Amino acid sequence: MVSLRFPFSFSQPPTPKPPNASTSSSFSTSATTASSVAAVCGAGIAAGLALSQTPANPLYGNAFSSLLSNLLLKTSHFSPMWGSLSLSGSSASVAEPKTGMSFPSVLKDSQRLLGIGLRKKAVLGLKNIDVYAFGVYADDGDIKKVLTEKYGALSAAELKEKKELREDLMESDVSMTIRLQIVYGRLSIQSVRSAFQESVGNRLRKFGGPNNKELLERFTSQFKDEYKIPRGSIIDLSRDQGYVLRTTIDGQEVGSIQSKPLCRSIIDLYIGDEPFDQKAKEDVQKNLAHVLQK
Ligand code: DAO
Ligand code: DAO
Repeated sequence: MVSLRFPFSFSQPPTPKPPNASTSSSFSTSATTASSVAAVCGAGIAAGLALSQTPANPLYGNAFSSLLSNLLLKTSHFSPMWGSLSLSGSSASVAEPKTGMSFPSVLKDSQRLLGIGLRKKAVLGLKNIDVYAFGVYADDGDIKKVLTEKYGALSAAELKEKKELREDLMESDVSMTIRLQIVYGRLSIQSVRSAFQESVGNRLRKFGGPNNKELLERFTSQFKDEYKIPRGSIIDLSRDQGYVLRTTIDGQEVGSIQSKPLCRSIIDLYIGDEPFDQKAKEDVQKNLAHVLQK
């Protein structure tokens, strides 16, 4: 349960969406959303707003999540008021439109959600299955500390076009998390292993130098055959300070490996040159630009 005070109010008492609701919402901020937010704010009645985790109306809830996250993404600095919000629960979240998988707007107090997307996979060259939804997070303070000097003077429009910005983020020691939420409930560990031998293996050959086989082996050997990852499981791949890649499954740590090329390879899957979801990568770039503008 999170209680929060907003600088604005809603005419319609909103309720948050239930986890994994299947209604869709759009992640990217749009002019329409911005103006409807303005309209809602203008018509507001109450000054404070309590969010409870109990959904009464999933439809309103989802729209509300989307509104709130748009606001959060627009309020790119953590002002004292926003900073005092505890957003570590699922109260302020964004749903991936196709699967409804929901992602908190802030992780670990200071990591901001920059983009969400979907990892698909063609099975037997025929059907595309939705394997997992993902969210890309990066630490707000780290972004400013590490990237402002080089990019602080550029306009938002210039930043959106700068490919180098994403590359610098990938190469940097900015704390990041890629959160995966499993959609396809029948993943065997063996199929997971062979999928990432392909995807991560490809990147490691590019970024990993001569030890790439050994690195891949160390990474995959963390995942034991007895692990189960049913639909809804949450896998966090975090790049902690010092290029430590830490993996947790539903909050339980399964291993950590210190390796800059391994971190780079993992993050490259989501925001590199050939990402799983182009839209997610564009959102990350846009929101990164926004953080740097503040
Ligand atoms: O089991 O028939 C099947 C399809 C398996 C698809 C495997 C894709 C695995 C992608 C990696 C998931 C990482 C959590
Ligand atoms: O989608 O191809 C891909 C790459 C996923 C990389 C991350 C895999 C982490 C898998 C943990 C599985 C635990 C059993």
